[in-house]
Amino acid sequence: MSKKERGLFELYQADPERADWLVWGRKTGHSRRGFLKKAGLAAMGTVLGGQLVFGRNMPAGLIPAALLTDDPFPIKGKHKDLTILNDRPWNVETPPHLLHPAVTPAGVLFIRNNGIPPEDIDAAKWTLTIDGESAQRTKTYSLSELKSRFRAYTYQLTLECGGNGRAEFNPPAKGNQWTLGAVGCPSWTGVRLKDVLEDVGIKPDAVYIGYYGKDTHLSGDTSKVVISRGVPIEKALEDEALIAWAMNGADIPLMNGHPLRLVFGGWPGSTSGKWLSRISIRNKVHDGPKMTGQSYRVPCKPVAPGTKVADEDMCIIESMPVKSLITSPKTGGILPYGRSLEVAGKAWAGDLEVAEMHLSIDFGASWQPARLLPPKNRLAWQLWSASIDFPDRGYYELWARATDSRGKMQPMVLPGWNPRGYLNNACHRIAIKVV
Ligand SMILES: Nc1nc2c(c(=O)[nH]1)N[C@H]1C(S)=C(S)[C@@H](COP(=O)(O)O)O[C@H]1N2
Ligand SMILES: [Mo]
Repeated sequence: MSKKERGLFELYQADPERADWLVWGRKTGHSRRGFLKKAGLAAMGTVLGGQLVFGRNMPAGLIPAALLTDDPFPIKGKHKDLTILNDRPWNVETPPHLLHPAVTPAGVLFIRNNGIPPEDIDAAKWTLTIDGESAQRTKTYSLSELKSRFRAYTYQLTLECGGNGRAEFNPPAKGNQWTLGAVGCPSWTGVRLKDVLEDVGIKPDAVYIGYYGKDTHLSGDTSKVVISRGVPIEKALEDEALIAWAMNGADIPLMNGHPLRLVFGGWPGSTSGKWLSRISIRNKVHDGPKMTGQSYRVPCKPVAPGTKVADEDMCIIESMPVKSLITSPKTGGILPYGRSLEVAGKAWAGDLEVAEMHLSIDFGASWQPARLLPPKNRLAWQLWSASIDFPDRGYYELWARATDSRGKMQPMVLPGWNPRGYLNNACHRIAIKVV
């Protein structure tokens, strides 16, 4: 069971019989055993989020009611209406209407795990080591040293998975089928990465940093690194690049990297290493797992859908493209004829700012401007709102389109196909009925 690479939750959705077999074990003799094996009990407990109190009585072959719907019990500290894409590793996204608060609450921030989070974390014993060819020395800090020796900063920073929107790609791309909600913008507190790197000493030949975290590989092989990515030294030295220990004034939730993580606003979420234990200052582009090959890369030049692209023709994703969400109303809103609809949402543009926000109710034939607020700080998303009138009773689609400070707009439909399904920044649209 420990070797399987698909979660039980996902398996129950796709193939209940096989999931059932995994939990209950092989048929013994002519009949199945009447109770769960110890490993099965534990696995089932993990999926259900607690011990199975009467597990011994649970009939063999019974699919737990919690797994018959796509609305099982929530993950500790997370909102019950998040959408679970996978439970091993946990991959969970946020329905757009839950992103309505200006600052994303910890309970709704999406989870993108590549491995298994560390267990039994003792924050008092947590350390961060800085090393690498381009570090002037190797230095280890305890978490409390980081807090006491350096000045703390708080920034609201947008975190979006490079694969957000992947579900729309055709031919489909393998990986989590994120729809809209692998994004959020909480407030993060920590020390500036640059302050710590400068305390260690950066050699002039530094070009990149690479992170290492304490999560473990799905295979159970503890010598395997789950993911180790990074950013160019210029991004690492920006004021807003944080080594954070708090989210919205509290400990970061375990699933989001407690007790320490990197946060690089506006860049693919995969650069923001969780359960951070080591940072290497590199004299070349970092080459950890998921930094090379096809991971978090797109074709350097556009390709036709379905094209196989050689590794050397793939480029690392840096700043994320301009994008927006309608967070109110929820899709499926019903409005009495003659009333205006109050619409609101969020927009962000990687390293840039969003300059304009527009809405359309006629499939993009015409656009009306929305009110757009400046970001709380650089690399934070922006709030927008508008009041929309509808000319007649009937079905409408409301489309939202952001334009960045360099004049680039969101495409109305899926942009450039790429093998791994990254960077879908197509317009968000919701259904509205006027009755
Ligand atoms: N150690 C570690 N850091 C990690 C990951 C991971 O699996 N392990 N996933 C990355 C990816 S792909 C994303 S999109 C973000 C997601 O952060 P979140 O789970 O807090 O939303 O964390 C990044 N940092
Ligand atoms: Mo990601």
